[in-house]
Amino acid sequence: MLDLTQKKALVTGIANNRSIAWGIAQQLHTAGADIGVTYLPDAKGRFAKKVGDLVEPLNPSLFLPCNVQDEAQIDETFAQIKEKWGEIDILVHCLAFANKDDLSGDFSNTSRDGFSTALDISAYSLTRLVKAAKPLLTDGGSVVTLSYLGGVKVIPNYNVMGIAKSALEMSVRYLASELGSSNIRVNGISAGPIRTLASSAVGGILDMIHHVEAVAPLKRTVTQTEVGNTAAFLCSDLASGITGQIIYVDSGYEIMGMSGN
Ligand code: 0WE
Repeated sequence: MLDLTQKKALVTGIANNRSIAWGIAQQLHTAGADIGVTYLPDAKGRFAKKVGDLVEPLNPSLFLPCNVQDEAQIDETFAQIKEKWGEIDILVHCLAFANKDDLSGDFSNTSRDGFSTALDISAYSLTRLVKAAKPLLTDGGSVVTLSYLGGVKVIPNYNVMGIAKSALEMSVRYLASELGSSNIRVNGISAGPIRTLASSAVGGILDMIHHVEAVAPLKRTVTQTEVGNTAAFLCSDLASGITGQIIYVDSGYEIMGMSGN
């Protein structure tokens, strides 16, 4: 049985009710986990209010601002976790950002700053959060991050995010190798395209979704709940033998060689 009771889970990357992180948080909660949530703070506190109202039904034990580009906020987040929980079992990383102008046009036009920003927020943040969480993952644990096929194959306009996801997926393997002896498992979920705040800001996402509906073995896209269920599985003892893997939750799209039938 999928049982996460007695487990303390920190979920990052919830922006609104379409976030994949929200689907994951709900499924971890349904499986009985104690939930902590971090959000990206903004000047007017709108995000805090919006995400706070959204997650209220999960009764989160922790609700903390954490901009992963700010070392002090990361330290404060894990200081709060240590105070409230003492330890942690599950870390869910659902963070990515690239400048909008780096998600279209020629990849070779990517600026040094744009490259650095995308890799910092979308890839390095996993390693940085794991470093902060490591002293609190005293009873082993499970780390899950989100990736996308664009980190392995060329997807039009994904551009610098593809390089970031590639770095993220390799980070999963190095972290899994390092932390295996502490019984900490590290895995990724490569989700198919879903309409979210991030993807809706991208031109042509609807065409990509229709392409998946035509080509993928299951002839449909996946839902946040399906990604959430896979995350819950990976975080549970049912997945005790799985680490360093990227699991595709994409209606089978990744196996197809030709867009035929
Ligand atoms: O990883 C992602 C989203 C990544 C993303 C999206 C944005 C849009 C708004 C990162 N940063 C930003 N910055 C913004 O200003 N996905 C897998 C969804 C996605 O994004 C794409 C896709 C797909 C699919 C971008 C181009 C092409 C396809």
